[in-house]
Amino acid sequence: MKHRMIFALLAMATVVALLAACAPPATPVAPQQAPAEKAAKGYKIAIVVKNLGNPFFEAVNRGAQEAAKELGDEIIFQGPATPTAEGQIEIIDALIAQKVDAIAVSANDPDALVPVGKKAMDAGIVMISFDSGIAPAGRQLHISQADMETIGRVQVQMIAEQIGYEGQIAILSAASTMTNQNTWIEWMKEELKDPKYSKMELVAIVYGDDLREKSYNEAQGLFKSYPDLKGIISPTTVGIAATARALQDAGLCGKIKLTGLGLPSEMAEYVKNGCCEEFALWNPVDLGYLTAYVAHRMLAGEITGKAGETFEAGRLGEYTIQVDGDDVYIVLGPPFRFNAENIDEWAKVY
Ligand code: RAM
Repeated sequence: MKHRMIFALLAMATVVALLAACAPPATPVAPQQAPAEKAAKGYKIAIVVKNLGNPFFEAVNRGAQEAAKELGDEIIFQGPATPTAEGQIEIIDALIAQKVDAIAVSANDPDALVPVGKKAMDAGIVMISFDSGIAPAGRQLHISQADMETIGRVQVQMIAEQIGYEGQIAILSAASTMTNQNTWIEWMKEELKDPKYSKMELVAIVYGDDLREKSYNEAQGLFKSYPDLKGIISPTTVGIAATARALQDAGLCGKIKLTGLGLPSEMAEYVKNGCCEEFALWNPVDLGYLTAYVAHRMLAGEITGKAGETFEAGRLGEYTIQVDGDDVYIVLGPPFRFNAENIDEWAKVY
């Protein structure tokens, strides 16, 4: 009886073994980790900025690190020494080779980064841009700091208020290839078409490339070339601070008005000494925080880039994905104006 049982069991085992041998081979173990396994370990999210040494992007990094801590991810913060597309391409290529999970870029050029963006996406990496966009073909989604039209228009409104809607103005931008500044400048030109600005004239657009010394020299060049200049708009945190210093060194504070986009921490002294009455910005710490959250949510498959998808971004609350043609984007929030009334409070924050 006992033996029969053993035989029966052995026979069954043989049948099972034979069946297994005939069955198609099991799916080979994927060389890459399964998403759940990766999530448990935390994702590697690379933030590639326009260039290193810009306090604006250091604030972005602070926010990204804060989010990564909450989510259990790792932030790899990188950028070229000078703000060029070539420098960013080299970095992104290396990040693809390192097999990071996501790359978020503030682009020095919207089109030059498309091929490397495609390469990253082909390698299964989540590819997004923030602050300064890569063209839609080279990324899955863009995180905008605020509505681009509002940012452009508000800078013209601020300079007009300061110069009494009359006189020559100039723009001191970052690099001539940068997506965000170029878009804002287009909206400034649109705003200037309003008849209320008919006595104002945009006489020059110059580029300081988001480098302190070059921006300072370009500001000095404007003072020399346009002796009747009444105002300067600088839509870059590096440019506005360098222009304020150039105005101060030339004894021109108040004579030539200055506005644009600045960091309260860098601009506080110039607001107090009258070199810059008012400027605008959004919160760059929040921009970095939101960027890291978006990368994480995409990696976890919680958002895919469809219009109307919503997701939770920690302390910032809920956001909705917007789609305009092939452009998929998210907007952080409205820009704020900074002046003598609130500068001290914000200078401590960013
Ligand atoms: C500089 C950079 C950045 C821009 C800000 C306003 O720090 O050009 O991309 O968003 O200025």
